[in-house]
Amino acid sequence: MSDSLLVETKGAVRVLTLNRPERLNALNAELLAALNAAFDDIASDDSIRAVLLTGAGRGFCAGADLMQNMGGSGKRDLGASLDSTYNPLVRKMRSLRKPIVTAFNGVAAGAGMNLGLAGDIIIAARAANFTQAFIRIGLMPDAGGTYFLPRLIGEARARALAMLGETITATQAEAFGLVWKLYDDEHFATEALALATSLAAKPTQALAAIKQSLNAAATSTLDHQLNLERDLQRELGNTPDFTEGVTAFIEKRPAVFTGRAG
Ligand code: LHQ
Repeated sequence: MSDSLLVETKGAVRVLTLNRPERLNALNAELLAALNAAFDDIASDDSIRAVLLTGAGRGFCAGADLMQNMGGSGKRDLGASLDSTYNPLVRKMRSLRKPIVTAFNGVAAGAGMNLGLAGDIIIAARAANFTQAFIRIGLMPDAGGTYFLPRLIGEARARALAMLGETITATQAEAFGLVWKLYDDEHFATEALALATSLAAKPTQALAAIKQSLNAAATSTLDHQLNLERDLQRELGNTPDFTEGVTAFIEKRPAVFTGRAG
């Protein structure tokens, strides 16, 4: 267990809080390892049905820790660092069969912003702001930024954000379609947990299928999607939650979903 990542369980929600507030939760090796381990654990724990990812203090995450082995003019291999830590993390988040709420509580920069975009439902506090800071230090977006940004906000905005490195406010991010909703700062933590809690009570297998099919759609054809929808819906038709959903509808009562596969 690492102090740089707070891991809490609230009902069926695993809350992950990036916790290096004095560095705006910049990602060092310890924090990246803790995040990778936390997502492995969530994937294998059936009692967890949703994830809430947020940051402690006034920042969400300022990206890679630039104080950690980045200075000097010696030879370095940033690709190796992406291969061993950032990229596995993005893949784990996207393939996790449970929904992830990213709660951008404050400033999000570089790979910190892009890791957040790997979540499923992205919300922000009005205090949040966003920057693809990479270009300011001679780098390009990584941690999935070149994939997520054009899909979320379109080519024109993605190219401008990546190339100019300008900061956008939470209000602009909402207008761009980068985030689902904004909340007032004082209610943000409560609203974020409420959203994750509501997801944790939904039919988890259906959420996993939605996630899988929307992930696939980003690089797919209509024919492929129609076939995938058929296959996944066939599986969902045999889950206890489908039986419960239809029974509850007929009995005119709220459904109680377990999230079980069979
Ligand atoms: C930080 C950081 C930080 C350490 C603020 N590190 N301390 C790169 C390389 C390797 C492989 C993988 O991929 C990557 C991907 C990347 O993420 S590259 C992009 C890295 N991030 C940045 O370039 C952003 C750097 N930070 C900033 O530009 C500003 O801090 C932002 C715009 C995020 C926030 O500005 P302010 O609100 O004015 O806060 P601040 O600058 O005063 O920061 C507060 C403290 O946090 C400060 O420390 P201090 O001791 O002076 O109070 C900063 O040094 C520290 N901090 N970001 N990335």
